[in-house]
Amino acid sequence: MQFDEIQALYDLPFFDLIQKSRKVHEAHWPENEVQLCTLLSIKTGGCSEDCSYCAQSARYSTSVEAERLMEKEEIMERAQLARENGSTRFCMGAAWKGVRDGTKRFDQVLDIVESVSELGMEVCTTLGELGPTEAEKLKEAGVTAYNHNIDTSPEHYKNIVSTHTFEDRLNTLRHVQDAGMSVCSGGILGLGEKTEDRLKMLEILSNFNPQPESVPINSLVPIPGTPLAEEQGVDSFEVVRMIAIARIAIPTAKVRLSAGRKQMSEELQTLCFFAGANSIFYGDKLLTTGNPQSEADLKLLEKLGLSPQKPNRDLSAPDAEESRPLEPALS
Ligand code: SAM
Ligand code: DTB
Ligand code: SF4
Repeated sequence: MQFDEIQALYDLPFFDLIQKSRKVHEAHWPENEVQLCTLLSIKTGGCSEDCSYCAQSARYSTSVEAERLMEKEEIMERAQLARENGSTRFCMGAAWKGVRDGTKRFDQVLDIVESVSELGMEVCTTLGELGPTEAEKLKEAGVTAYNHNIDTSPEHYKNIVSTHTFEDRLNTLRHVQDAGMSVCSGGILGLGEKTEDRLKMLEILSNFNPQPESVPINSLVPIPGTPLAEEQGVDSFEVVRMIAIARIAIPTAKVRLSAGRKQMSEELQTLCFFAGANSIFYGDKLLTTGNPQSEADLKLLEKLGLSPQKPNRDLSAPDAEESRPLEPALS
């Protein structure tokens, strides 16, 4: 979608916008299902990068201590538990700038992925930057989707991170696509950005070819000790608007209502599901911060007549459209 089309959606009266997004949602996702994804931080803290929202950057003094890569046995237990609890996707996150082929830690990750993928869930990893070889090896080991958020607009990204660039993020996403993994990419609301930055972020995501298979929409969880610790929360109606626009602009994506749900009322989450969100992180912890209790989430879905998404039989990445350029246009 072009920026002016996205802006026009944003300018609609609230009810007109969510009515439109609801129609798109019903056409593409008629099952009344919400995907449950379990997140596990397999390597926490001590990260070299300076992302100003992040509890895990070594540059800020937060309550998060640097830990070593978790043992494979423990990760397998958590993955099995996630499957038993109804998750269809298991996402493993690491606080690294990136991974490099030929290193011990990358070999360990490949070994972990191979075992987790045998459990039959969608396997997602988020390990930072990847080159083409790393992407191919992860795909071969069984990763189905790679999470790498663009987070905000290219213009605002410079105010948030200085140790890598927006272009670096796009390069990794290109390697993910070239290797045949699904792209999971979205962003964070509440980084001090303008509405224009949020809309540009959605414009860029919608112009990926193929479009992302999933789009996490995070609301900033302010972390004491980070530069964004005192940032004001995002207006609830703006969160719903962004979900609705994401649903319209990227109709086949799972739009994941991600970080920040613990701070949201059940009514706000319900409005987000109505507007087009169809995936959540499930389990009482995100990476380092809290998430609603699983029982509360299941109860809410039941109250709404929504059910947990059934396992996905087709784990292949979406195909590119031939008529569209492969590169997202950066204005
Ligand atoms: N190191 C890898 C990377 O940066 O891609 C993977 C882990 S990183 C923590 C994954 C994503 O979590 C970030 O891109 C960001 O969108 C989100 N995130 C991190 N801290 C957050 C916070 N305090 N509030 C909301 N979202 C956050
Ligand atoms: C994403 O977009 N959100 C998740 C996942 N991808 C890796 C991470 C949210 C992190 C929230 C802050 C924390 O727990 O440290
Ligand atoms: Fe490191 Fe990722 Fe946190 Fe940035 S967001 S500091 S790269 S863990």
